[in-house]
Amino acid sequence: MSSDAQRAAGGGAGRAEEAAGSPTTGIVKPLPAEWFVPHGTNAEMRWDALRDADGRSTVGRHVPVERFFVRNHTRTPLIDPAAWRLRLFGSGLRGAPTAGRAVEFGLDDLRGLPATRIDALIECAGNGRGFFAGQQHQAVPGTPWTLGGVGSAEWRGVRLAEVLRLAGLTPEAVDVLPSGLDPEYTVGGVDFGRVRRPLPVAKALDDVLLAYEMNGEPLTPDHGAPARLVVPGWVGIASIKWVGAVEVADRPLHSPWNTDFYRLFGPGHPVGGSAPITGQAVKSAFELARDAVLDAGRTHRLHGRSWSGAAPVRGVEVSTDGGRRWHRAELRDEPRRDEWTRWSFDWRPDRPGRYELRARATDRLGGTQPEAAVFNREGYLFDAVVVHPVTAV
Ligand SMILES: Nc1nc2c(c(=O)[nH]1)N[C@H]1C(S)=C(S)[C@@H](COP(=O)(O)O)O[C@H]1N2
Ligand SMILES: [Mo]
Repeated sequence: MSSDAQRAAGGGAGRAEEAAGSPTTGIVKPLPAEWFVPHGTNAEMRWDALRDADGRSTVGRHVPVERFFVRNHTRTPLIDPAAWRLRLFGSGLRGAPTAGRAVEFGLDDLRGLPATRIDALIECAGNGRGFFAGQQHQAVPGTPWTLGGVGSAEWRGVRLAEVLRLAGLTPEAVDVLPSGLDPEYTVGGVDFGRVRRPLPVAKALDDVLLAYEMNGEPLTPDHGAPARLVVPGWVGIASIKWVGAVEVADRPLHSPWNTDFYRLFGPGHPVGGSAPITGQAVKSAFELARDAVLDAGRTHRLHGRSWSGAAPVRGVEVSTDGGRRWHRAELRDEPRRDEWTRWSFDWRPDRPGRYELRARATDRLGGTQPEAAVFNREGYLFDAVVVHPVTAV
């Protein structure tokens, strides 16, 4: 990170205060075991918690804030909203202000601008990573998420386009680099600096939100208070939380998050790695415990959700016999872009025994879920159909 950016992100107003999160996870909100699977500094949402013991839904289309998954590189910072400033600087703004002379917005300034509400999923690029090992016998490093590194919420804030315009965006600008106010990310003695990832201006101007509310309430510490980006359809790392500085440049920008991390490396990918990953894959999940026990000889209504980073879901098929026959599931929501679609499927296991459930979604661009995901070294974008074992007794 340039010393300019470092100063803008870390100096003075907006500095994180005393750590308030749990000493082990760095997360502030409680993480009850019935809602979350802990993974170090991250917390995965349990899909089976979306149904109660009687099979009733406990979560609507949007995940309540207290149940939303958390993905932190380090720990949740506590930021004083009154002292917080968003600082924009760089060669892509009129007069090319340096970090020291950044264009600043306080939270009240942002709240005074026209507000926009959107529904959008946030999903970690590594969601489903655990199935590279579990289903494909391919070892990959990193958090072994099952399918709970995703959540849907309603977000309210200002369009990033509006803030960039007010800051003096020039036609020459190409990249925008938001950086977080959480502690610097250090692994094995290497300090990668603040969590930050460049975003092309075209996406920034299209549908990116600078959000200060989630599900109708001010953002909470774990989800980016006082303000975060929400980048619809893209991998979660684009949605920088606790955003402090935003560099805007008339040339491409780089950070470890678009050079080393969040690119695809491996045999099926270009030598030297793919372009930085952007859109999310197609996925499906059952609202059911793995290895759930169901009564044989009775009809069960199975529930699940499917989503795609590229387009609304077009259809979902379910197989209960190891993938031989597929049946159409009933869609329970009007499919929308950047949002998941709930579905259900009635199933009667005739005989006691082990069964494999599968769900496979297709989006309106024809994107669907293959039998196996293309391997990549870091285990991103697992899109294959997930085998969900259950037992009928
Ligand atoms: N500043 C900052 N922003 C961040 C992160 C982070 O560690 N620091 N994690 C990113 C990743 S990898 C994901 S998947 C999402 C997770 O958002 P959530 O914790 O609100 O679910 O935030 C992104 N934004
Ligand atoms: Mo992520």
